[in-house]
Amino acid sequence: MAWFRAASGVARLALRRNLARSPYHVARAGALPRFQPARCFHSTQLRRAAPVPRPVPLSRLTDSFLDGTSSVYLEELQRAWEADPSSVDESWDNFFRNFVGQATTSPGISGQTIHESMRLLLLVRAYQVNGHMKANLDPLGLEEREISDDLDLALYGFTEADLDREFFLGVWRMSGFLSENRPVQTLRSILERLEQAYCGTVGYEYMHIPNRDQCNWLRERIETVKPREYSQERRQVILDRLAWSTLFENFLATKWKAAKRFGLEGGETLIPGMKEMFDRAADLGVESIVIGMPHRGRLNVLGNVVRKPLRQIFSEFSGGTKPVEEGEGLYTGTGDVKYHLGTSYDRPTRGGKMIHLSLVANPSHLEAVDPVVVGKARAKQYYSNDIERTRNMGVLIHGDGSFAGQGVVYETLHLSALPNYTTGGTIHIVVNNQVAFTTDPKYGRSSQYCTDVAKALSAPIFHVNGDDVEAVVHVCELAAEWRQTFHSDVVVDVVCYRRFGHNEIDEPSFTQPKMYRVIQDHPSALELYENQLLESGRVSKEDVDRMRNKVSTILEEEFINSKDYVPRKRDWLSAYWAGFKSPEQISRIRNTGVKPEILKRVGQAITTLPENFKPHRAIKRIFQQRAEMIESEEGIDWALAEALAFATLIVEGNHVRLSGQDVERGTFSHRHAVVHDQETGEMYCPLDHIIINQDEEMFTVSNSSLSEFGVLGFELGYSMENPNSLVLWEAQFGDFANGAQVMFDQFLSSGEAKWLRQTGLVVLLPHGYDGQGPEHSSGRVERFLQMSDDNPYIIPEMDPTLRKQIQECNWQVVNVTTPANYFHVLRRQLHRDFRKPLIVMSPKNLLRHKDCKSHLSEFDDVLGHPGFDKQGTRFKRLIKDRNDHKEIEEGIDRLILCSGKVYYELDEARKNTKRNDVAICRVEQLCPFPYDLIQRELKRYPNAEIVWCQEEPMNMGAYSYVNPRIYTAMRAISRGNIEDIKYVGRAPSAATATGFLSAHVQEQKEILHKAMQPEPIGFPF
Ligand SMILES: Cc1ncc(C[n+]2csc(CCOP(=O)(O)OP(=O)(O)O)c2C)c(N)n1
Ligand SMILES: [Mg+2]
Repeated sequence: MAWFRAASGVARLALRRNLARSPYHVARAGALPRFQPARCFHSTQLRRAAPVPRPVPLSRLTDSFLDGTSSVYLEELQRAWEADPSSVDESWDNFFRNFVGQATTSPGISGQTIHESMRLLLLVRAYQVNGHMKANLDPLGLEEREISDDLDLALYGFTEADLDREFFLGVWRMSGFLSENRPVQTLRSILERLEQAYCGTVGYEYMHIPNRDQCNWLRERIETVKPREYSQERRQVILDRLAWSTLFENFLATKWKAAKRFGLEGGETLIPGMKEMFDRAADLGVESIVIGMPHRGRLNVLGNVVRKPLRQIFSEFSGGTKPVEEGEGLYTGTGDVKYHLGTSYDRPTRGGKMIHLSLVANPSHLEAVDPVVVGKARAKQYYSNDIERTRNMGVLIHGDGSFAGQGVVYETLHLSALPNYTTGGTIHIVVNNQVAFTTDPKYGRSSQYCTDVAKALSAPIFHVNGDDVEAVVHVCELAAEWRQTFHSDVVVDVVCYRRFGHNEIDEPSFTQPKMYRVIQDHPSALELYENQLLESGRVSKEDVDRMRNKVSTILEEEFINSKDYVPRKRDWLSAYWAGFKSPEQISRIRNTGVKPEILKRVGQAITTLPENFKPHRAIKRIFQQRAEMIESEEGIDWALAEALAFATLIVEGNHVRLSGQDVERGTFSHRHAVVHDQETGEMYCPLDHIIINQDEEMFTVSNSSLSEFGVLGFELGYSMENPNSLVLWEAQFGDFANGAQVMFDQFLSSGEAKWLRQTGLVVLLPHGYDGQGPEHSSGRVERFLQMSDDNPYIIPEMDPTLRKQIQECNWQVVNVTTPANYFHVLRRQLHRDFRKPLIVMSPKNLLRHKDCKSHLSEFDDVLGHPGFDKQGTRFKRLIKDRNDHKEIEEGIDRLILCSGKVYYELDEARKNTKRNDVAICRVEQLCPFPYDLIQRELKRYPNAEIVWCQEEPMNMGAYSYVNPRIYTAMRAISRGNIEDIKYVGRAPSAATATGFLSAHVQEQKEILHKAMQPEPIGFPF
């Protein structure tokens, strides 16, 4: 009804303008009839007895659409128009001119009333809104859909008898059907055109889009005068592409009868659709496409769209050979099943351009790759300076079940228009085979269409019958045009079927007997298209046979070649990654200290606000304090250390991006990376002003949507594009990271092993027991440690010149306790020739802890300064006891090993209890385990009882991880056995922490008390 609201709004305005002077208006205003439900337009009475319309005087016109109010308005409006046509809005002028003028001159429309005209417009509107419900979308014809009453002529009071009457259709500032210069048409021709536009093999859903220009743009393309017609040449290309798609699957089916490949049979038109979409996108300026897709049809897309060499696909399909590279490198990781692998290629387009396609590797977890693809696309835009976002785009292929069912779809869609996450539109293609494994749509979703989730975004949705390849191609092209025009998401829903079972060895008739009886006799889309072209004489039988033979011959040749195929090149090293080392190539350990003058210079930049800027008083003070810290070089806190790390990396030419919920200010109000002017609301980000003419995006800090799965996935994808970037995702509290668990399990911890892709993504997880209850205390460090793949019983090479410990491990897990060490661990991420994910248990109360401060000299690279050890200034994997102990300290009775903020409490307790015979060492890097440094400390305290102290419950925290590793370190230097490692910490617990502050305080006290007790600590059983 938006049009009516708009129209009546216009009318009302015009009336007000016109009738303000009229005494008549005043007299009538009080008598306006009220809405009468009994006369509702949708009443059964109206539908049953559709009267032959007769002219009704305007003054008697009152129905629910033209309720009394409206008819009176119209009446007044007409009167006003008759007196002075320029006094009403142009659209009404147009309307009355045609209506009144034609009514008196044309016998065909002599009987038309405004009433009828309005009903007719409603009918047109109904087709625009609901025509898709009558569209012929299901190739199997099994879909039982209720056709909306809105599309029933009778509802509008029309009958057969009216079909050849002529009607006037107004011009309502709309494109498409209503804008044509043919305002008078028979009802029959109006209906025909509506059916043709909206109820063919494409169902358009777009009337939910609130933007008028966008709707008009679509209407222009949907309500075209002539039906779509492809040239002979285009038809040949489409046929060829469909043949490749179909024969590729047939070929795999004959060569590997029992192999799982999740074939595309039944949805083969996806391939010509995608190819034509990409061609059209390339014509419109797209140079690079990042693709994400599930298992179904993946091999087909790899071979026919991305153009991964067929021999390689066939070789991998036969079990594959592990890649080898001349000279060096046998690293292959664990590999993955063939339908998960990613790849990238450049391929020519129909229009003669080149387009870069990369298919992102993905896990089995449906839709999990969505945000990763979008993040990668965004990073590509940054690195190619694609400000308009028209040269790089993401395309996501979905299954109907997963698109409707997986929440990450919604999370990803919701990133699409956010300033720091938008990619200028993702094109979604749903391979809607109307079944999910064994589940019918009826049991798989509550919405009518599997694509309804995209309506939340106001994305247009094109449903298309997957058997009509030309229609599929058409909407795929339209989607590319939409994306390049409006820079927003668009959905193509290819309604098809699944010819076989969920995979090739599955029996579908167990669960979908009716459907599969129909499928059995259903010709393929290729056969249908061939027949269509043959029947219309557009191709000959010989043409078809020649084309099929050509495809089959090439497939056969490639199959033979696949037998000798030896993969040579590691394909992880895409352009930006040249020179980066794989886990078996040693990467030199570098120092991360920074020249003092650079520290001072960037220190000033990040602590200075513009002169006229009016920050909040408290913020002003914070910035003053920060400036003093730089000036005095003392007391540098966590936030400043982080800013120094970012700033120095930027000076070195790196890109830094931090995202997560409320990260700009920081959950704990400590970061203040963006400051707000209290008068103007203007924002200022000091880290945007480190170098002259700094690109605004070079440092990006952005509050994210309230999503973990989607946003972490996005940042992960972003981090994979270019190694010269520090990409960080921060959880609000560490606990919330489990909302993104798939990202940790499937991508971050195992992506390199499975897909040979590196990432240096940093994940900040606020962690620490400070009495905030079960959901705000733990970043669940145990989970990350449990997924770490370093062997607990083997000490790897630890010599600094030969050490590859981190390279060989799947990720790093740290729990850092000083600002300077945080600075170095962040910088270390980029100052090495490989990339590894970094999980940081980041602090909460240490952000303001009086002792959690560093001196500027710990950040610099000056010989003799405190951070400078034998090799220079680096991240400290272990911080030894703060008391300057000698190389051997026989008088120390207890060596407490701990990690994280409990250190400060232990240190305080030691002071209070005057236990100078206790040494406390901080394991800053838990994984990979610092065996060398642990052994150094074990040797330093030969008589000490060895204690692991943590504040987490025994079944959580680092205990399970460190225990066997401390033992391995001890065993190697003949220092006791596993029972000699004592435990101080909370008892095992289901919940991470108590919800009672008093209980927390008591528990914390007990931990400290036990850690300092004079008598030996018993083993925990
Ligand atoms: C997150 C997730 N849950 C469950 C599965 C198991 N699974 C694999 S395919 C599939 C059905 C997918 O249906 P649909 O999205 O319609 O794709 P189709 O296989 O029909 O192409 C399921 C449930 C999975 N891979 N990922
Ligand atoms: Mg499906």
